Amino acid sequence: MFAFENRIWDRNETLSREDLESLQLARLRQTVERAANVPFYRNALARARVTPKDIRSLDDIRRLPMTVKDDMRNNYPLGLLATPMEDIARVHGSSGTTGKPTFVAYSKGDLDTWAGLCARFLTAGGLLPSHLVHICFGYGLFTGGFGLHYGVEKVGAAVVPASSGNTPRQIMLIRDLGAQVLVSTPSYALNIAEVARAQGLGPDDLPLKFAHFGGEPWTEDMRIRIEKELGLLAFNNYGLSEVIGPGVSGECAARNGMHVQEDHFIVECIDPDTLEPVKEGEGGELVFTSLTKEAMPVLRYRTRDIACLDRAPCPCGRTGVRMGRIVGRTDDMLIIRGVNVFPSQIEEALLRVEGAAPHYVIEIDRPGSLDQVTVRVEVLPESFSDKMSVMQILHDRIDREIQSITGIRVKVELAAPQTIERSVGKAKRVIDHRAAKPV
Ligand code: DLL
Repeated sequence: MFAFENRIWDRNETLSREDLESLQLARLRQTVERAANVPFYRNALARARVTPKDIRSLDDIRRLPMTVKDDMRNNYPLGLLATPMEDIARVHGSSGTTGKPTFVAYSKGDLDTWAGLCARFLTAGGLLPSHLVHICFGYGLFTGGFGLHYGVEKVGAAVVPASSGNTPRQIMLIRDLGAQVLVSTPSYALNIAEVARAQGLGPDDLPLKFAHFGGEPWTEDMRIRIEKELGLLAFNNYGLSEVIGPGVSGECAARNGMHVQEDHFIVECIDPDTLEPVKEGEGGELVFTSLTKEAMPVLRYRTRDIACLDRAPCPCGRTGVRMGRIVGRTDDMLIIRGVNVFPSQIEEALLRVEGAAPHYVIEIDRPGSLDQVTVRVEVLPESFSDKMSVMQILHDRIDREIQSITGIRVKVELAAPQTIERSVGKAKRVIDHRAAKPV
């Protein structure tokens, strides 16, 4: 039935619904108790008039307060810790709506849990201890690099921590070292394929057999194309820093949705307006509650990601509910080459540069396989000049400021005063051409 042996990492992945739910309930109570150590959650629980003792069934989760990204921001940098600072083993972060990231902290136990979660989906997607895994996620505050790294090591496979950038060198490493497995964003894999093709290399010239992609949305068409061009089987995995990082869910050999690791996270799928659960099988916003996190437990975190849940049994034997691909977001967060960027960050950068007017348009395209962002911004009349050198200085300042706030390079285009269309009502500042393209 499967293209390779269906191996299960951990027996908790196949618990019966009854056993799973009783484990979830016990862990949910502990989580609420733990969260009550954090002033923010203690106050939120008090406002909702819920105590850990009120959690008698899994349905009682709906009595718990929800958490949003702004709560993380308001408790910057580490105000949501449920453990003393000396128990923290690592800190990661993700972009916030302003220049500052939101931080997430891990205890030693959390790091071990996290590696186990990644080991599960990697195993589900064919990883064997004998494999060599080429990881081209950034190693840094982003959870992708270190998260996958320790998951691979947990399985007992070997890692090439290549990190991102310099695609020709990545291809050389993959070929010379003979990596069977690729870990990256799907768009970066397309870029690897494109550069390989330009070098005259086809799928048979690359040793890759499996790939694990995540960190950004992608489509079934894109899977087909990457698989064909790189000659491998590609698997989807999902996660977000606030919840733990990669490892929240991942595909098995059936590749028909990502199994949520429900013994560690409770998932809800809600209507973002009414906050009520959507009907079975309908798309809604995913909300996660952590069940085992020590340093930074999270109650009902609203991800803003839209997907649907499928509770039908899976032939692989895993019992975790499957989530479909992320089909959209309820906020304006953009994912550019795997990096989360909010339009408000770009605005903040522009406002910091004297001479730039607050009139701008952000255009996103994918001319080849990588996202390209163009920020067209008006110059204030008093700063506008027909001297190239003067305009170049302004251009470079904007360029640097955007890079320093968002972490990504964009193409900056200066526009003459009064040339960018003024909005009537809501400004349409972002034009994303990627969505309109089939791949
Ligand atoms: O992107 C964690 C991750 C790293 C997951 C590597 C998988 C692999 P953040 O930077 O906090 O964390 O971004 C989280 O990325 O809310 C989704 O919008 C998006 N995202 C992550 N994985 C997928 C996926 C990491 N497989 C945000 N499909 C999430 C679609 C994804 N979107």
